[in-house]
Amino acid sequence: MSKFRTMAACLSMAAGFAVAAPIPAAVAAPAATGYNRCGSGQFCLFQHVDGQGGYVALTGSTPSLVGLNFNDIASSVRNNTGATWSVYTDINYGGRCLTISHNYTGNLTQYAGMNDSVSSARPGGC
Ligand SMILES: [Ca+2]
Repeated sequence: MSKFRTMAACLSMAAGFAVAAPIPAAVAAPAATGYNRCGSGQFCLFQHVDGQGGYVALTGSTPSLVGLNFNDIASSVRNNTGATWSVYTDINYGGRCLTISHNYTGNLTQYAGMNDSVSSARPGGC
């Protein structure tokens, strides 16, 4: 049980760190994989399908994923915010848009033109 608490604390810290500098989060907690890294109130983009690989945890409008080193690489998403979000294939909410319902978890590969293309994201629908 104490080991679990330690892991939970690590995950929590990693998620907090992910907002400022997303990519190293996977390095900081190498045992952690999957969608469950996305904490309550966070909108998360994952590098690979099924919540695998590196990820970023967003909590507000993000006009460009370039600075987060996460441009054009997201393949799956978890919306753990309780609100509708939208993702865009260009920075500044341009290009193709996809509405992500609250509490949605899934792969972007099933949506034409969205895999490895997301460059910005924000709360609200398209
Ligand atoms: Ca793009």
